[in-house]
Amino acid sequence: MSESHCILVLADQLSWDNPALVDARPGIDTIVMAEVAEEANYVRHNRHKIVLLFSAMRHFAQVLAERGFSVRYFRLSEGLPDLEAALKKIVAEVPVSRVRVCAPGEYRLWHSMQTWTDRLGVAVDVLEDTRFLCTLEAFNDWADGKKQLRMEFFYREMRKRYQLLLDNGEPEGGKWNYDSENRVGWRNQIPIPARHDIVPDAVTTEVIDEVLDAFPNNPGDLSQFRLAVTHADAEAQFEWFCEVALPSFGTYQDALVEESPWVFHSLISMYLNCGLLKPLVVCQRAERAWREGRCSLSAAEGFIRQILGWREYVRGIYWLWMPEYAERNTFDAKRPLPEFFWTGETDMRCLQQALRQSLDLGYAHHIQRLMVIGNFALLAGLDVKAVCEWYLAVYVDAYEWVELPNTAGMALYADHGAMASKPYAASGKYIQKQGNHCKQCRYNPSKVTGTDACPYNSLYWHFIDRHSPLLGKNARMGLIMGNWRKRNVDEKAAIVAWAEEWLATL
Ligand code: FAD
Ligand code: DLZ
Repeated sequence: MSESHCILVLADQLSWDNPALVDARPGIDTIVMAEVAEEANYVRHNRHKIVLLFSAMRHFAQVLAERGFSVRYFRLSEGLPDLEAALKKIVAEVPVSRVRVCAPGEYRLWHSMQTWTDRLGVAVDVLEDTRFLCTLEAFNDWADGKKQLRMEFFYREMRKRYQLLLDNGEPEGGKWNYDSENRVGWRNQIPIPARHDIVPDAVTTEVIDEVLDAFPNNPGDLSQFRLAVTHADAEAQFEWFCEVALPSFGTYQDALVEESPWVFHSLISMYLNCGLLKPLVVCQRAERAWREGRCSLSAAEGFIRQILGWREYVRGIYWLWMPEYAERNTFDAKRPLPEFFWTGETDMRCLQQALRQSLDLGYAHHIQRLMVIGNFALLAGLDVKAVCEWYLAVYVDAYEWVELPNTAGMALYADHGAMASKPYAASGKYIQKQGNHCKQCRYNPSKVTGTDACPYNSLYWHFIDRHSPLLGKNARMGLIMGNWRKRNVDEKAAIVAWAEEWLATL
């Protein structure tokens, strides 16, 4: 008789290629899935995220059981404090020789798992997460000895490794990167297609009721819950994207749109991150769309770069530098998070929309996260840890491995430029160029001071002024620093004073 294993499957590990599941034996091993207080409460998760994960877990558990596996599923109402408690129960009930689990996506939990063997009194194998396209070892080898870890060079290697968009080893079309074609601002050029709604089934409806009861103070308007919770539905949503939205994805990737939270984005990060979709499959599907003439090369390349490049790169960065990475704070930013981050109540139209949809739907697209909310946090000098915690809480796709490098590294430049070659700081002019929010806003993007001036403008110059010793050393900031230096002293003083007055109102 083979020894029985206990296989723990976390909420963001719901894939058949989960390394703890690939050689699981029906009728011999016990699969454990648990809704537990610690994971549900370590930040004020958006309720959309909790419903997505709990419902997807329950659906996956059902499929595992149908395939003959013995599944022990704990619901939140059973009151287990944490994942270790779930294992303790199983180890006491079932004679298991070892516990097997895929490495988690967050350092916090990984660190706690290191002592499970001692505390549970049974061997715990924490298996390498093989669901990414670059192993941590390969990333560390790539990073080793390099002064700067630029995503672009990592991405080129990944294109070669996976033979994506290549023509005899060279990039299709002669260029690796078509980003310069993907920055068109929104002026209502074309209609934005309506999304396919997935109507919650009985399992999801039950989860929604439970989550409303258990998390009354978390963000998330669950009357708008329309996410996929099964592999089949996530695949169907992605297929819709490839056929309908991908052709316009590249062109309007950076657009800020008053009428749509989603524009032409794929809305698949939440599925990739919890195992309902696979990164290589989606990249290959996007390449096929281009080869079949259904989208431009810049659309397919732009999309593939996000997944094969950015997604793998930020994960590599996270594990390369954690736990020290979470402590970095280049600009010593400490201002408390304004209350409107939790209510969306601000007159800045772009920020209001980005915050409201983040809170209500758990979704904002990349430019909203980076250049509207992140840019505001950077310019206003908001506390880095508080901002990171906010991002980790509000988004349906948020796990620290992807959230932290994006927020602390890319948006806040808190990692001393390890990820970004210069801060992503911008004035109201950028936001005006990228979209149509300013037309509806009470602030004027052309004004820098005065009650009707767009606050991004004076905050931008305040940021440049207060960090000029550090920013002045960055060659890529040379032009803008020179522009500020040359300005009239009184004019500069008036801008800085206005920004300070405005910041005091926060
Ligand atoms: P699309 O625009 O359609 O892009 C396709 C896919 O590319 C995404 O689904 C995602 O898997 C991947 N991708 C794109 N950009 C990135 C990136 N910078 N890093 C990693 N993957 C990327 N993404 C998360 O998955 N979780 C987060 O918690 C998260 N936090 C972020 C915080 C900040 C401050 C910023 C600037 C970005 C963050 N991102 C995060 C990256 C990106 O904004 C989201 O992946 C994207 O908006 C998700 O929407 P989508 O699926 O429609 O993406
Ligand atoms: C995010 C989350 C939530 C809300 N709840 C659970 C849970 O009850 N059980 C579980 O196994 N996982 C949950 N998760 C996902 C974990 O927090 C995630 O696995 C870690 O943060 C590592 O990425």
